[in-house]
Amino acid sequence: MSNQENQINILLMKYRFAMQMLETEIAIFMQEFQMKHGYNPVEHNKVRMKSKRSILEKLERKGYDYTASNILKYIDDVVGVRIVCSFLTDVYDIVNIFRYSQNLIIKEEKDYIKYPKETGYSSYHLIVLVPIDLQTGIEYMDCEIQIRTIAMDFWASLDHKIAYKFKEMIPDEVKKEMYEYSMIMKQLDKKMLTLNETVHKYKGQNKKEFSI
Ligand code: 0O2
Repeated sequence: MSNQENQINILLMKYRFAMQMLETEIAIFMQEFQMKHGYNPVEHNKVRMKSKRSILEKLERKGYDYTASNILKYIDDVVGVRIVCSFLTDVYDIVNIFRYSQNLIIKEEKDYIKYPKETGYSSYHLIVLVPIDLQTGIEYMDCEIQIRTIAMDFWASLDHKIAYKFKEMIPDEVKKEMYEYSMIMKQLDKKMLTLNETVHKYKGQNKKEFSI
């Protein structure tokens, strides 16, 4: 095994440690939230580590060689977590939970919900520094957290298959149509949120009437 390959393997091991830390941290956050509010905002979440091939392709896309130092410098989503929640407001509640974390440090925030990408992609991204406690001392690994609603996740999953990974070959009309669908998804998210708020108000009123 070459020295470069060895360095990459050591680096990926550190990312695996970070992934385990992050997974535990998120599980604790969510259980605590549920206990405090009696409500779980998370529909589902998924933690994954990028494959070597995918890391290599991303570095190539950015114009860098496949080396451990380039992975550290230019790839911030070797470890990625996707948190899918029900309503728009849940996304920002979850972002706030991360803001108050004592262990994780937020390095970067990208609000693609307020400012969607030109493809129509919407999601809230956090790049967090996750501490790993090694015998040589604490090191901080970059990890990406994507927080989005079910509707955004539906759109992004299909876009990933239809367009995102094949940008060069995608005809303009397909891009345009995907963008239009992202707008429909946005409308739907707003309508669902309003509907949920209406139901909550209604429930509140019923409770009052009942207590009189
Ligand atoms: P994969 O296969 O999903 O992991 P940057 O260096 O920060 O300028 P970067 O790292 O691409 O650029 O960050 P960005 O743009 O915030 O996107 C990171 C991830 O968001 C992507 O990872 C995708 O998962 C998702 N994403 C961004 N844009 C789109 C889009 O238009 N459609 C879909 N479906 N997903 C998107 P990867 O590694 O590119 O892909």
